[in-house]
Amino acid sequence: MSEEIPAPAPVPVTETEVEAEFAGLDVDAPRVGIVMGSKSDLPLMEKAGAELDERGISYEIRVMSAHREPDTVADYARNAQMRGLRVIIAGAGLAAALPGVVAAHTELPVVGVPLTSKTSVGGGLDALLAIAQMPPGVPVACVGVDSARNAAVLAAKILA
Ligand code: RP5
Repeated sequence: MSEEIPAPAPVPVTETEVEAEFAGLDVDAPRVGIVMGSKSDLPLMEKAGAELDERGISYEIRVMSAHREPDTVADYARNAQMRGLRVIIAGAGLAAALPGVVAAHTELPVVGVPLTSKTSVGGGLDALLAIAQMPPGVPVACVGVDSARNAAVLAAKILA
């Protein structure tokens, strides 16, 4: 009769080791989400990406409209924190609901960028008011009209 060889005792894993492993996995995950209501917003919004590039902050860029694709926006905002994002920059023109809708679905800080667009009224005042005038309890930090770069600077300060 052969003698049974006992299985080796499991090596205990400390909490610090587990945390280090997660930190390693996280290294390339984007920290900032840049979203905008339309492809037509890209020329203005890519200035936020350029500023984050200069600062070495990882980000992703997505186009999604609060009015045209409400489910996509809700899903994105609900999953953002779990995916490792820490701040969301949201730009939109006209009845610019995107930043507010994102803020409604996440605990992450949202920086709104009011944008001018072909049919803007008041030089972007429409989007400025839509973004800044959020109801109590659902704040959006609002930068100036077309000030995507400032949104990125603010995001960097939030991350610091
Ligand atoms: C907004 O409507 C967008 O953010 C964009 O600024 C504006 C016009 O969109 P397009 O008609 O160019 O797609 O929702």
